[in-house]
Amino acid sequence: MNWSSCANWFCVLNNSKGKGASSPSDQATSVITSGPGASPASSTSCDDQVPPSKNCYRLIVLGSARVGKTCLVQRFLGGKFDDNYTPTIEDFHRKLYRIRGEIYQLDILDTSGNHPFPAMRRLSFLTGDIFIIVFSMDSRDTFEEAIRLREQILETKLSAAAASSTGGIARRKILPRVPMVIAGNKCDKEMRTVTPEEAKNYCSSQECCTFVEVSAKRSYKVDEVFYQLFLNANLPLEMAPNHHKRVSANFGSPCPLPPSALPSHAKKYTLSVKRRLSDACGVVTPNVRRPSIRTDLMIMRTKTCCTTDNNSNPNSPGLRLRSVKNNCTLQ
Ligand SMILES: Nc1nc2c(ncn2[C@@H]2O[C@H](COP(=O)(O)OP(=O)(O)OP(=O)(O)O)[C@@H](O)[C@H]2O)c(=O)[nH]1
Ligand SMILES: [Mg+2]
Repeated sequence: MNWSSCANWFCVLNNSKGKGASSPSDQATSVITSGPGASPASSTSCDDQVPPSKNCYRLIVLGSARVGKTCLVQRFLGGKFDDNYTPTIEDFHRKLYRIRGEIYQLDILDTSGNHPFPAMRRLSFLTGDIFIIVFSMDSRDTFEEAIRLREQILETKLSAAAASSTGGIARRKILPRVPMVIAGNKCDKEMRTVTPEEAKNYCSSQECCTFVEVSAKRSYKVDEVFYQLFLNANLPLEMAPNHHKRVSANFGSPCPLPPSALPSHAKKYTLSVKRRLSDACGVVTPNVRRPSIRTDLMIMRTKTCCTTDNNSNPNSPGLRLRSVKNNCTLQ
């Protein structure tokens, strides 16, 4: 599949960047400080006008059908566990954080286990910065699929990086650094066909990959999945669910930033020690719109073209903007 026409969009959009489109940080600040009721920008930030920038990360959640991807994401977002199964086509969520004075944006793509659109899946591999691959501890097939998915992600990123290294830069076969957690879900079930040791051994043979046994149903180690992911990615650990104060975005009411030092009458007994010591806060953006495919193609170009740079700095999972002129091909 040829996506070469995205080069034109990229130029057009880059030119219009300064004309009224605010940065994700501005929009994020607006959502956090003004609340969803007062900020229509909450549904458009980082979408069609603005390529990804500093502190804006995309998490892709992958795995076979019915392994519990959506349930895990819902737990992360503060939702309840649902026993009923509704297949996902693709869901997009956004969480904004203020951590030590900086705004972070985490976009989450909850994918379909049936992957009806292979090209879209490849695009998600290329636009993703960090990954959670879920399998079910009671299904060996889903574990094998998780391993295949990891290999496909690495392979796709590698070939895209090689294809984009032209001109003076020699084509190098350097494996891209892809922070990842492999989550063995449904560990509450008695029947198991995959042992934690096996999954752990696999992950420890891989770079930047951690195994966590989890149960979305029992809400067991959901925090750990995200903590390990942010640890692998060198992102602030306050982004993990139990490490920041959750700002409610319900009822359309303004949600001002909490004071950086909690007053004496703060609910000290209901907050964990870690949360009390940090002024980090996070809010799930309501009614967020999934960026268009056009935006995804721009993001893909940006990320693909800076993969080589990122590889030279093992501490950087981040996205960097770079002006590029060559076309992109998604095979
Ligand atoms: N016992 C148990 N069941 C779970 C757990 N997590 C999810 N489930 C159930 O597994 C089923 C599938 O969960 P989903 O989260 O919808 O699965 P999914 O991976 O998103 O599936 P697709 O969207 O089709 O790819 C649902 O009926 C959930 O209730 C868990 O930790 N333990
Ligand atoms: Mg789902």
